[in-house]
Amino acid sequence: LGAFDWADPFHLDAQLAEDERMVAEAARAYAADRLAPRVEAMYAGEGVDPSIFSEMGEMGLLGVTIPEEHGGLGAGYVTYGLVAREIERVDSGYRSMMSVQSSLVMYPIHAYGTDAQRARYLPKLASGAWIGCFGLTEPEAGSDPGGMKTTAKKTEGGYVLNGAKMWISNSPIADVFVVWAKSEAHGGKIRGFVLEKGTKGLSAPKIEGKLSLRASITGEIVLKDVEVGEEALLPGVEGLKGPFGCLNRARYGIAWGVMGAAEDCWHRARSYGLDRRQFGRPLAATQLYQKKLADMQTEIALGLQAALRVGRMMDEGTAAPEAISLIKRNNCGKALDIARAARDMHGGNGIMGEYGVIRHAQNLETVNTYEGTHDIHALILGRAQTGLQAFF
Ligand code: TGC
Ligand code: FAD
Repeated sequence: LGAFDWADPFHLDAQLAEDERMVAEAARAYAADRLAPRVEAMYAGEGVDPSIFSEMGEMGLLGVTIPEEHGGLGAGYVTYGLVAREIERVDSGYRSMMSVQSSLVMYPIHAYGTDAQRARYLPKLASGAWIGCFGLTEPEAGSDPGGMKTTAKKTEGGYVLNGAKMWISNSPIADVFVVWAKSEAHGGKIRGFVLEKGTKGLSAPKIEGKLSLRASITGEIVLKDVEVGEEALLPGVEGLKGPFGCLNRARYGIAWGVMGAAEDCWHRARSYGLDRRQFGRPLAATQLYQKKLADMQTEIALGLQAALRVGRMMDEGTAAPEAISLIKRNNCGKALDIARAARDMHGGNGIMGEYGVIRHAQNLETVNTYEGTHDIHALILGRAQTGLQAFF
């Protein structure tokens, strides 16, 4: 039998290829050196630092799975997941910035766009010179995006868009807007459009006062008679499978990302318990404290192994959307439980920003909700095994 590595019980590292490990190490160093020192102040002030996009671009962390000829890294989905884990180890908001840009903006332009759209947008999005956002959710259409009201009407040379999108990551600072709308010219089917900042009638007010994901800016997208040419349409897809094709990738990345946040909480709780003494001994010497650490270690080891398995399936082209729902749901739920437990294990100090754990817990409330809530993914899995639709 081999030796037990408490921090990596299943030797995840040994299951990675050399190039995967190298990218993960670079992402980890970047996150620790550049993101970690500023997160506490940014979170407290609900600030946004757009230069993070160009830093990530320089590091090759935007569009990890997009081919090199379009400015991406040309790597696989395991590499993408590892990057998400390292960035979210610092903050879910920073991972959000990265995953929206990569999976929700670069991916649809690459997968559904024209050569001209790829050439115009992908290199600038990959370098972080341009910031992207993805508008699917509306004030009255969240879990049920098929109920969206945003419309695209045909004009002589293109389309005119009207509607409102809600809860859109990056929108107030975005240069590029991937927006989903029902198109009359296509029988009312959902189509994707790429809009640019400065287009008449397009605005993106910030949503103020979030008590979660405060280091990532969130806004609306308001479309008032926004006129665009035919070249704004993403021609390669129609229907809900367009946005869901993007969501599959982002949800997969989240399943890795939240394990990074959970690992940070676990390691902080372990260190705190070794240092802090009560009743004449370290907290970590108590049975209850050790049980909590063991639960954290178990769920993280299992969650990471499941994410790696689905990543390998993504790279082989065999991962079903339901397998992604399974790991998105489970890993988000488990990470949230772990962050709450870590907060409790820090006692009063656990409510302070400098200990990091309450920030992770607050963030994970959002991550458990966006990209399909915990319960919506249960319904997706329930439908897949019963054949019965339980959404309505
Ligand atoms: P349903 O009848 O199930 O499907 C309609 C059409 O879509 C296709 N489809 C998929 N295609 C690819 N991948 C998937 N995962 C797909 N799921 C569905 C399906 O095959 C069908 O195609 P067709 O050709 O037959 O028309 O649709 P429904 O309306 O019953 O959907 C129900 C439900 C609950 C599954 C779905 O609407 C859902 O997943 N809701 C959750 C909404 C959501 O995830 N929103 C995310 C917004 S973006 C976001 O949160 C970004 S945060 C990013 C960050 O900051 O990191
Ligand atoms: P609702 O759909 O109203 O759900 C409320 C509750 O009802 C949930 O518990 C849900 O599980 C439950 N529920 C809903 N339907 C059912 C049902 N049929 N059966 C049982 N229970 C049900 N969207 C984007 O398009 N782009 C973005 O970049 C983006 N970024 C976001 C950033 C943040 C910070 C947040 C908070 C959200 C973001 N979203 C984004 C939106 C996000 O995807 C939605 O909030 C999410 O899909 C849930 O929709 P909702 O908020 O309308 O909740």
